[in-house]
Order: sequence, then structure tokens, then C-alpha cells
Amino acid sequence: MTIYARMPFVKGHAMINRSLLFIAALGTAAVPASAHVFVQSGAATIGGSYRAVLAVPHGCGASPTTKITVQIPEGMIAVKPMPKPGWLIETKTGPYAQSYDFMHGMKASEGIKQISWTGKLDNNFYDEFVFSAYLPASLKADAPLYLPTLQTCENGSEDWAQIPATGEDPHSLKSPAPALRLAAASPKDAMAQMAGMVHAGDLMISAPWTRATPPAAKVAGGYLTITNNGKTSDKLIGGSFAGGSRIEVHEMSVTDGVMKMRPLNDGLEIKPGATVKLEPGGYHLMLMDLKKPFTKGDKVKAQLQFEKAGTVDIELDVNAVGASAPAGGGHAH
Ligand SMILES: [Cu+2]
Repeated sequence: MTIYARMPFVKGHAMINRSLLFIAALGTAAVPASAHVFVQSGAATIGGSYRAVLAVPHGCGASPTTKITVQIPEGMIAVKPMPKPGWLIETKTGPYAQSYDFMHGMKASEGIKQISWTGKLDNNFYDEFVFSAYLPASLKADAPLYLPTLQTCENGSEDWAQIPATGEDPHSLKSPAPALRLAAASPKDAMAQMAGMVHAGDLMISAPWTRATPPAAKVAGGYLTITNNGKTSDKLIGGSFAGGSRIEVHEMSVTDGVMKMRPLNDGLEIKPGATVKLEPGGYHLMLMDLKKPFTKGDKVKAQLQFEKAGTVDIELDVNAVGASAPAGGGHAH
């Protein structure tokens, strides 16, 4: 992406134009009709980490964007911008208006209040600016949180900072501030999150689960989510568990209309700032040579092997045969 973005936009050169258009089309696929700077995944659960994605669908008029500056609202703590190739990141820190309960009983009373990215984004391209944050449990559910954002361009600027008055429709504003909606964590979600969450260095592993297996089954799939909060890449290589021979990392893909599984012999890369989901139909763990079937309600202790983080103990919840999501995942029942 970066390489292409740095290529000059040569008008009249059919081949380059076509490849650029193709990339532009890929990038805009998820952009709603709104041409505003906005927050993707605008729903955020309080009492947990939040990955904020600021989407910038266009420049100021046709002028390329050269800087994005976002104000972090009170209540959004432990903010960390994700490094972005080709963009210089600057932050301003300061005290919070109050001290907040953070993870593991820690308190946070100061942190990043402003992030700016300086670089260049052509008006023909779409890009995303990412940071991670924590939303303390003390925040009010169903209240919006605004992220006023100044978009500076080669010519001019757009100040996405308008906050709707009570009862005012945000769509009626000319330059609305990007907003996210806070949602209360359901006790079930919170428990599911707490139950399986493991920290290993910069890696956070959550909601590991597997399925009950028929008596003759020799393998079982394993699913979980891995977030890399560090600055270097890591790799999930495989693992072991007492109930069988080993754990492999597999990929499920459709080739010529046929679903195929293949082991990732080089491991599954977890890039800095990335969240990788192992889920049915995609990447998954393959628990090999089961000694006895998994029964619904059981827990399977296993050790995952990462290139850098080393061995990490996890516990997979055994869900029903045919389950497509973890029990606490919200849409299983
Ligand atoms: Cu597999």
C-alpha cells in the first residue's frame, strides 16, 4: 500500500491507472456513503480495550491530506498510536480530569491527549489511522464519545469537530466530529472475556474455545483472538496439549470452490498492532491425535508456542458440536 501510495499518479498511463484504481476500490469497499472523517467500528464496549480506526476517505476538496490531528476525549485512557509507515507520529500527553481504574487494578491519571500523523495521502486514496485505547468501566453506557479531528491538507483544512447539541441529528452537521457509541459490557461478555484472557508479553489472547467432538474424531479445531500490542511482529508456530500429540496452525481457504485446509508451516504472523482472529472457516488451531473426545462444558488445557513470546498456557472452552462462536460471543444463543 505504501509503495503504491508513493508512486506518482501518472495520468494517461493505462496500466498504472488500472492498478491504482483497483487498489483504491479495495480500500473504499468498507467506506459508507458518508464522505466524512469517521471512526470505524463505532460501537465500543466499556471496561475493555478499544481499537480506534479513524477513516479518512478524501482530502480537502481535491487537495491531498498532509496531517491528521485527533483530540483524545476525557475517559479514553491508555492511548497508544499504531506506527504507520511513511507517517510521522507526534503525541501530546497530559493529566486526565480524574484518575481511572485500568486493567489489573492499576490506576491511570495521565496519558496521551492528542495524536497527530504527518505524511501525505492523495485525494484518490483512502487510509486509516489507528490507535488503541482502554475504556474504563466507570464510563456511561449509551453515551457518545467524540474524537474531534483536524484534517490538514496541502491546500486548506477541514475541522471535524462539530458535536451535536442534545436532540440534534449529527447528520445535519457539516463537519461532525468522529464519534463512537459506548456500550455496556454484558456480564456474560465480561465473564467470557475475563475467563479466557491471557497476557504474554505484548500479546493478548482472548476467548479460546473448541468444539465437542464425535467419538471417533481424531482432530479438533481451536479458535481464539490474538492481539499484538507490541512494536515487533510475533508468530504463532503451534503448540501442545495433554490430550493429544500436538497443535498445528491451519488456514482454511476456498480454492476453485473447494474448501481446503493447509498447515501454516512458517507459522501465523501477528504484526505489531494487529488483531488476528482464529475462527471457523479461517485460520484455526488444529488439535491433533485426540486421545479421547472433547465433551461440551469441559476445558482443554493447552500450550501455544510463539516465536518470540515463547510458550503460553491457555484453556479452551469446549462448546457444543457445530457451535460457530464462543458461548459468550453474543450470538451463539
Ligand atoms: Cu485444520
